[in-house]
Amino acid sequence: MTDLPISADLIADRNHAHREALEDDYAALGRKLARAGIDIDAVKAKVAQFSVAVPSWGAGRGGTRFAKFPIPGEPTNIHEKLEDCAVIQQLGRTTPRVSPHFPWDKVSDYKALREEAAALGLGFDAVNSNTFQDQPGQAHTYANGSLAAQDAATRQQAVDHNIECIEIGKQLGSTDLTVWVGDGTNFPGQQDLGRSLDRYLEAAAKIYAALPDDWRMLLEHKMFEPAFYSTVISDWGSSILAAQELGPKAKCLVDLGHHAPNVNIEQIVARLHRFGKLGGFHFNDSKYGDDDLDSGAINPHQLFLVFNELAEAEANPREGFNPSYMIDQSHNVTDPIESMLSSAESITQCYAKAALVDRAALHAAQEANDTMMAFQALRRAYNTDVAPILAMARMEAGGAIDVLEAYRLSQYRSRKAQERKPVGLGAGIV
Ligand code: RM4
Ligand code: MN
Ligand code: MN
Repeated sequence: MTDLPISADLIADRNHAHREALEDDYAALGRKLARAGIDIDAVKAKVAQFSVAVPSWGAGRGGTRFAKFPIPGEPTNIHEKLEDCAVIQQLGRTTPRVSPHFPWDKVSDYKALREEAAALGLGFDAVNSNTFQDQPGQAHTYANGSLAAQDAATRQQAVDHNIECIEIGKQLGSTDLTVWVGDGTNFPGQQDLGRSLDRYLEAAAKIYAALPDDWRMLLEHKMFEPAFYSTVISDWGSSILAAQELGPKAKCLVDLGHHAPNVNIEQIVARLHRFGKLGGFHFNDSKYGDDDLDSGAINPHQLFLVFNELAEAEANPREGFNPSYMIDQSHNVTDPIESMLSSAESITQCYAKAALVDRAALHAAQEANDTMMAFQALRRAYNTDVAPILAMARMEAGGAIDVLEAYRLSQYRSRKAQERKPVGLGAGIV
């Protein structure tokens, strides 16, 4: 039994109004692609099976350390967040799973939560642990670190929390644990850079030992914030070394905002895959650092190049290719539902464009050292407007051709503003 939040009649009415124009655009694009030997329906079929998870913590308005500006009707608990994620999936059809964060999404009955999600057409993706904040009543503070803390009892508390997340995840149907820690330093000399990594590895091994056979532990690196001089898992190098030390179920997770400025992220993707350690992504965009802006809003070309490497990896799976895709954004000035609808579309567009790359032409040009034609193979795909393919796949799956129009017409947010309690002021996400 599903109980979806947006009226199916509204979606059908609007799709009826847009259908003829879409069929026109789809046919024109189909003819253009056919001239290049590409079957548009085959690309549409690929797009239809593509999915990316949405973060439960992205459903509410985010903020900065300066302020947060809530909007009426935003969710304040996991039940309301699930309902909002169901809107995104119902209209967009590419986000069937939610990635929960604990303890933010803690409930007393996870079996019931899983059923609640299923009734909304949703499942669960990776569970995320949180040892970067103290919680009320917590025995040991994370002020000096968690998995890498000097204090053994603090490290054990962080390990226990991660193991609890695995237990919760089992009940929710997850098979990945994402571990990002805020551990690091703000001053040179504050901690021994070598010994803090040793402590991290020893604690992470205890979590690893608790992973079920079919689970993965996704290590997420981040160069700075909240620590501004050093972080314990600062870059993809530290991440892959830790993953190699832990074992085959440990993989690296690439958050697009967690690198040094101007780093070649697509090359990192290729490297991690080369060594069988590419575990997943947190998609977002950034101008300066971990800005958590909407995917594709700042640098859509980089996003395309990342997907181009993913397409290469898929064609050449080496030690398996099964990265988990998630959005990880902070929606500070938009309605989070609108941002995630738009972001999921940007991500899927880059996936579709990467699928259009003429790989034979690209590889031949690479072999012949024909730089310009190699570049043009990518350029042709990047310059193709794939919007009709996505819209057609969405419509056929029951979603809306124009997702933002349908969302606004539904007046979902203003309806929720009548029902939901207002969010308190204050900074930060949850
Ligand atoms: C971090 C990192 C983690 C996310 C938290 C909320 O910067 O991206 O993935 O769980 O933010
Ligand atoms: Mn992240
Ligand atoms: Mn981040």
